[in-house]
Amino acid sequence: MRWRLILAALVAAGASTVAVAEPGAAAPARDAYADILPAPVSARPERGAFTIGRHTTITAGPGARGVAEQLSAILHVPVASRAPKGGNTIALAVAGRDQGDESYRLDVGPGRVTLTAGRAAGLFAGVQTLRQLANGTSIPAGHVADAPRFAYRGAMLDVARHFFSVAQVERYIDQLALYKINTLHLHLADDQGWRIMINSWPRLATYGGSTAVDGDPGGYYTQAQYRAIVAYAAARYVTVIPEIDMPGHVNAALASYAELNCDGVAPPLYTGTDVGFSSLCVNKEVTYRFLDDVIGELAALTPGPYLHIGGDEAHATSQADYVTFMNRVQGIVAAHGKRVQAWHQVVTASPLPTTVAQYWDTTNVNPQVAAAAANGTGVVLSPANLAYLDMKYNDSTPLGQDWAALIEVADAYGWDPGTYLVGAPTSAVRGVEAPLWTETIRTSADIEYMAFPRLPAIAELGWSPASTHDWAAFRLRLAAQAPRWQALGINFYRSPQIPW
Ligand code: IFG
Repeated sequence: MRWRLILAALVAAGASTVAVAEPGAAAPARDAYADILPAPVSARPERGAFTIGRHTTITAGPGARGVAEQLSAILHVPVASRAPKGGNTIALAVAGRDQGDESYRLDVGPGRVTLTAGRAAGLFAGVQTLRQLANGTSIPAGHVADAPRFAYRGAMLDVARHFFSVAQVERYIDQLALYKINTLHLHLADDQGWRIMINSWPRLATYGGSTAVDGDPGGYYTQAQYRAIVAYAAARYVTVIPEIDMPGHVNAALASYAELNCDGVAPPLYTGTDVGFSSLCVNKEVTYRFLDDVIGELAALTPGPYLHIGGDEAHATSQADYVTFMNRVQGIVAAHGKRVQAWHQVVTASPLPTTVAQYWDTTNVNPQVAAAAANGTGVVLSPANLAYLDMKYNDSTPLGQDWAALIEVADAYGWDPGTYLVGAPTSAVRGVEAPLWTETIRTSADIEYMAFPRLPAIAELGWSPASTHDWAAFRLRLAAQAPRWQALGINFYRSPQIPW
């Protein structure tokens, strides 16, 4: 079993020529199909296997070339316009049928593998499944028909409390893609740092981005670097949602431009971890010119439909001012052709019909959000006591916080986004997101320690049918992922709840 897993991991990691198939009889195919994570809608193993050999090729129909190239790099199998004589083939095709955006069908037989999908995003999802099935040079025969339960399966990375380089963000994107997560929410601005260059207000980044929590090194993305992140994510069918938090969490902006402050005085840069002490000046017109410029530049850099305007912990803004502000800013975002996503406090103002509320409370009872959801406001679920990856696993976890809860893997897995929020119709639930706040997180190894294994748990809640939800089976599937994480150098937490 372990040989199989390690070989599978090496192939999945795109390692160079993999040793011959493991010694002794190949593990029964059932394991591989039972181990797919997130769990697919349906999977059925067959006897036999497809063997990757010297004459194996990948063929790609129209619209499938990009994904075929990525599969080629994973399996070290060339893409060919047609299969050479005597060779076996892995055929990718975008069928254009009216399948869902990310659904796919995978059929593995001894002589041929076919992967078809309605759109390239579905092919990409199928490749993540195929790479999990691959076992050295052998892919056990079988069939998978699959489609996501929720369209929005997200992860948030807070690059404001601590700054992470383009390479570090891209590494995280690669890890999200393994588990069919399709949204990266980047928390680009907060009290401790502004992390994106805005050409019309350059001091936001050059000065407001110069520090971080604890005085750690600051940093910011040039617009070219932000475009690179967006493009890297898009190639992996991950949509970026940039967040500029407002009206609170704005000390970096206020420190950068005195005129943004109600009293005209810029506060010092802030490297602590308090929240709720800053506010944009709701009654000054310059605030809305500032936001029109910022939102305009960000919208031009962001192909995805949503911009996130924050809206959380506006404790230094009166409720009346908060309502005035959030209603006006939603109009500015719409004027730039984008839709609004915001933390769920936005429902205390007047959310636009297309505004999505991101729920982060620690209770499943919130009548205001439930009422908004029942009235058509879309909701993304990120309950802080279940989905916040900066929460400690237990009292001895060296990183993270514990204000919302201690979250072990079983907690992260043990809920249903479709029915979680009392009074919110399942039809209002767009999906789930796992935020990682970085007050205590500084390196990729830190990110991975907090994200693995809980991120795959959230990914499964977002992708898999509720009918597959089963902790006893999930913990075994999670254990089967460990060899690939080791092969990829992912610094995961070896939770005692999982039989690694
Ligand atoms: N709450 C704050 C975050 C961050 C978090 C840390 C939200 C929406 C606590 N707001 O979560 O800025 O400080 O767990």
